[in-house]
Amino acid sequence: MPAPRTVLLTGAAGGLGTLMRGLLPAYGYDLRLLDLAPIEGEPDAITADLADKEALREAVRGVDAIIHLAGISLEAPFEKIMRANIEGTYNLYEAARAEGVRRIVLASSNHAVGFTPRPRPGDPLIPIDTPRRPDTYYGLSKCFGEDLAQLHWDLHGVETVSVRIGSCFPEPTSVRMLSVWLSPGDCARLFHAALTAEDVRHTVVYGSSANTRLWWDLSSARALGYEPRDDSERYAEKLIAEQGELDDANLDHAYLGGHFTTHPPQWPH
Ligand code: NAI
Ligand code: 15L
Repeated sequence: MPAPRTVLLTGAAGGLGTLMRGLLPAYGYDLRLLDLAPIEGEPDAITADLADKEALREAVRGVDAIIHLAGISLEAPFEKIMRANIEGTYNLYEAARAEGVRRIVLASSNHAVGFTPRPRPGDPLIPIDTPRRPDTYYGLSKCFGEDLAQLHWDLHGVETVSVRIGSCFPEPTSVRMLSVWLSPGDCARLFHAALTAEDVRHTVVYGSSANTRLWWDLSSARALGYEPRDDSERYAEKLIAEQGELDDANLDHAYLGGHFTTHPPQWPH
C-alpha cells in the first residue's frame, strides 16, 4: 500500500503516545492527535472519549491509517475495561470502517498471553500463535482487540497489525523488563514497519527490542520489515545487582506477565 501520511494517534497524551509524538514525525507522518485528556502545547489535538462515536467518525475522516493506543493500560474493574478498551476499540473500528480507513496498528499487550510460563534458559522462544492466556481483565480486553481486528479483516478488509507490546519505556527498570523491553526508538521503527508493510491482513507480532534475554519470537515483526536496533543488556549488570536474578520460586517471576499475574497494578496509576 502507498505509505500513509496522515495518521491518527489515539492515546496521544499517554506515556507511549508522548514518546511517539516525538519520534514518528521524522518518518514523514503528519499526526492527528486524540485523547481523553488535553495535551499541553497541542491546541489542535482532539479531546474526546472513545465512547463518543460522532467524535470518532470525525477524527478518523480523511486519515490514511490509525495507531490506536488509547485506553486503560493497567488493571481495572471489568465495567471500566469494558467501556474504554472493549466498547472503545469497537467504536474506533466501526468509525474506521465507515470512513474507509484501511490500516490500523493496534496496541495489544504481552498481558494477552501473560499466564504463559516464562521460558527458562535453553527453552524455545514463545511463538506468536501460543494460546492466549490473559492475566487480567486488561489482558482479556487485548485478546478482544486482536479478535476484533481479525473480524474486521475477514468481514470488511480493514487491515491491522496487533502489537503485543512488552514494556515500552525510556529504560528498563526491572530484571523482567530485560526480556520484554521495547525501546522507544524500536517502537517507532516497529510502528513504521506496521504502517508501511504490504498485505498485512491481520498480523500479530510481539513488540520488543532485540534483547539478549528475549522471551518471545520476533519473526512475525521482522517479516514486516522491522529491524530492532536496541538491546536491554547494557542495563543488565546494574538491574541484577539491585534486584537479583529472576527467581524460579517467586510467583511474580513465573509467567510472562510478571506481577500482573499476582498483584496487577491498578488504573488509574
Ligand atoms: P497510558 O495510560 O500512559 O496512556 C493511555 C492514554 O489513553 C491516556 O492518555 C488516557 O487519557 C487515554 N485514554 C484512556 N481512556 C480513554 C478513553 N476512553 N478515550 C480516549 N482516551 C483514553 O498508557 P501507555 O503506556 O501510553 O500505553 C498506550 C497503549 O499501549 C495502551 O493501549 C496500553 O495498553 C498499550 N501497552 C503499553 C505498554 C507500555 O509498555 N507502555 C505495554 C503494552 C501495551
Ligand atoms: C502493559 O501492558 C502496560 O500497559 C504497561 O504499563 C507495562 O506495565 C507493560 O504492560 C509491562 O508488562 O511491563
